[in-house]
Amino acid sequence: MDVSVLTRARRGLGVVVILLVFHAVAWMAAHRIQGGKSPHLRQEVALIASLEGDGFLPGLLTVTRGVPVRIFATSADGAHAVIIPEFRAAVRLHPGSVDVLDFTPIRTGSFQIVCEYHPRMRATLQVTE
Ligand SMILES: [Cu+2]
Repeated sequence: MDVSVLTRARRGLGVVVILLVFHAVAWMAAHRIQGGKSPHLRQEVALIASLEGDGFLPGLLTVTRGVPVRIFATSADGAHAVIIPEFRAAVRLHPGSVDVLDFTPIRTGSFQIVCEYHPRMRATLQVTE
């Protein structure tokens, strides 16, 4: 076999190993920054806004502190807006579409989810450790 092919293969393998080590170190640093939770995790939940009932279905969302949350929200009956004041998160809902609300809950506890347009619409965000 040609020696230069082996040399190039070894060099390529070396580059791959170096990249893997860099990736592992970066992942461990991010993991430590986020309190031991994987930076690649994301919690995804669905929420329907409606004038019926208490205004949101489900009425209780339970998520874990420190892990990014993505809420897929839709309206069953017109204009609504999902607001979580505690985490300064808000999104307006457009009838007929699914809108996305991203935030990271940084505190544990029980927090309100409200609608900008209909004060009686309420749900609860429970953030656990
Ligand atoms: Cu509303």
